[in-house]
Amino acid sequence: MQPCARHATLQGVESMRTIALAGLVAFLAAVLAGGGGLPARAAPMEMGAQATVAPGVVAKLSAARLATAKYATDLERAKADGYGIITTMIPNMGYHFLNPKVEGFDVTKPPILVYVRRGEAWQLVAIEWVWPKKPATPPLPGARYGSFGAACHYTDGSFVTAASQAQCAKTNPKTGAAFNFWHPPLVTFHIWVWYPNPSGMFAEFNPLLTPFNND
Ligand SMILES: [Cu+2]
Repeated sequence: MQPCARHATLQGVESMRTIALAGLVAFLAAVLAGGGGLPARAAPMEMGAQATVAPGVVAKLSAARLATAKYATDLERAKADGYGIITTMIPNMGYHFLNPKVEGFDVTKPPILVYVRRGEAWQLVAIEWVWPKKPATPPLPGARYGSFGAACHYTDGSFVTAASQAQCAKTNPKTGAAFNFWHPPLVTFHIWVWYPNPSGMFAEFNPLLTPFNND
């Protein structure tokens, strides 16, 4: 390195130090002017982000999540608690597991758990309720609904649409699995507490699940 080049470099380092020091001084001046401490933490409403659900729903979502955390990556635990498979992978929705003993609406006790899988690993994505018709009063403010046509369900999660139970084969002609149950057309209600859904917390489908659609 030429002496003059070295000198220039040292000068550069020196001027950078000066700039950094000036910045630190300006920062401290701003902090001190602001009351002598670190900048105050913004109040929740000033944080910028807005919840996309009604304020009263926020606490319900946290309760739903806490109550189902034990199932988040533990399908065996869900099965042990009574959830059995009722669908294979529904694109952009998931595999459905139903606990037939769960009745009524309680965000902490969903009758249906919706999972995606990658190999042998299962991940809870949503919780779901179904009704023969749309509830007179929404289960939660801002609820949105989906639908599931009448169908025969088989013990391996396969299902075949059918207008009545009389039309259900005793075993699924394609998979050989035994008949499990038939249901009439249903109104569905999903809450995506375990996977972000850009379509909304209560959307029927979730576009972020496409990587799992063939699993
Ligand atoms: Cu579903």
